[in-house]
Amino acid sequence: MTGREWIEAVFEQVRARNAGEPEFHQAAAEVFDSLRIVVDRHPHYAESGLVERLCEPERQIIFRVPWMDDDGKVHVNRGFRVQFNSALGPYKGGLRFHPSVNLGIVKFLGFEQIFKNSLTGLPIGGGKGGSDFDPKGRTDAEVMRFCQSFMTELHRHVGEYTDVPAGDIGVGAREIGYLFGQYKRLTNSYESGVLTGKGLAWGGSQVRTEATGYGLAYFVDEMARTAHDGLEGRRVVVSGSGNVAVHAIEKMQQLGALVVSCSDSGGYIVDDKGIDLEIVRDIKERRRGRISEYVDAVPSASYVDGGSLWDVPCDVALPCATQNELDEDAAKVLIGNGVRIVAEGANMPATPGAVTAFRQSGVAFGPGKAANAGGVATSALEMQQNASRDSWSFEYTDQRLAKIMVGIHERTIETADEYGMPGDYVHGANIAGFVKVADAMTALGVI
Ligand code: NDP
Ligand code: 2IT
Repeated sequence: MTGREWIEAVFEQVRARNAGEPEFHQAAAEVFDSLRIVVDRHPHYAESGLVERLCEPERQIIFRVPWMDDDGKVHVNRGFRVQFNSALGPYKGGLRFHPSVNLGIVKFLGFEQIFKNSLTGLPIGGGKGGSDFDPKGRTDAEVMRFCQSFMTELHRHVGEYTDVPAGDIGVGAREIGYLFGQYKRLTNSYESGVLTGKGLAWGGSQVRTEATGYGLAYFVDEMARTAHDGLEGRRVVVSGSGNVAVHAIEKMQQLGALVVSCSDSGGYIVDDKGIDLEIVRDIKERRRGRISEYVDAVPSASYVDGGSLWDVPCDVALPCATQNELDEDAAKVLIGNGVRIVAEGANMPATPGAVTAFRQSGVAFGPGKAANAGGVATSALEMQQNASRDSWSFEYTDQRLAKIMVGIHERTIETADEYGMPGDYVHGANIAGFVKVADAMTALGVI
């Protein structure tokens, strides 16, 4: 059997076994497309059911999360934790609170996380979790009661050597605080290393809040350098206005780029003079408001309700909101407008059609596994600090993050070269991430 025939047979099994999980199929298909090349060159990776094992989570936990709102009404949400792979270290990955969360979404995120975490070079396995709870419009007290109920079940399954959750969409410092408070109370132990993204006063790491967005910008800087390009004065469009987007905008501005557009699920703003980040932060972080409010503070900017921010001409596009937010049509508009670099701050924001369009037209495309790995990498640095009861300075931690991103970029490019696909970040990231996990799984036996 050729690598292609073998991988098609395995993929068919994965699809049949995980019916009704299109995002998981999509994430697996993208990795499998790279694995056929690996298996052609190194057939032993097709042995011992290695890839079949990789596609089956080690453990999946689904649980009821009952909670009471401020009016005394009881709500029931569903909680998930998918512990995908622990060959390289404890399961590590975020928790997402968003009404769209279901098992297939959590599995796609957990699957991606295995390879991303491997690429960081740090000792972390892959997992992901979350709930279909919608924090939007809920009071702090309601969010607290939800988090307490969520952790009342989750605490049995996590631990600093077992599984270490963090934030993702809808889960930031506030939620991590309530989750940690409840874990501490239930276990009667101050086990800092059980969660990352904690506040600085209680075991958190400097730079973790900024890390995904900053790391993305460091990665884009390396991509530009590799393409003999620079970021100074380049027009940049960033989707979303949450944790990743805000810090990507901040670092891209520090690197001299002109960020002209960002969005939320309602629509997008365009400010050709360059986005005033303080105004965005005031709206989104301090008031939990809508991005449309930006034009109240900057009347020369415009707001487009709905629509596609990928219509805004730019040199660099950074999707930082959610999966499948940038489709093939949007990719063609970006290409037509002369985009040079696209890098994923979000997980799987570009559809397969969009990725193909970018690769075929020579746009440098940085996949999320590589480009957004700075968040989880800094989580691993938080774990290191917790384990040694230490805390590092902002400057030192930021330097470590920058170095890790340069290392991921280098490994990705080198692997793409080694497999005869120079400049292909997708194959480079998938293969480099896979080989390390696969070798560890082989060494550990059939488990
Ligand atoms: P936040 O909750 O802080 O922000 C999410 C942003 O994306 C908001 O602006 C939100 O708009 C928008 N958004 C969310 N869902 C949708 C949707 N269905 N359609 C349109 N817009 C949407 O999340 P993060 O910034 O933490 O996460 C953003 C992405 O980055 C996710 O894909 C996440 O998996 C990924 N990521 C996050 C990391 C982290 O460390 N936080 C690390 C690596 C990747 P609105 O407020 O209107 O919902
Ligand atoms: O997608 C991701 O890498 C994250 N949400 C961060 C995970 C983490 O454990 O810091």
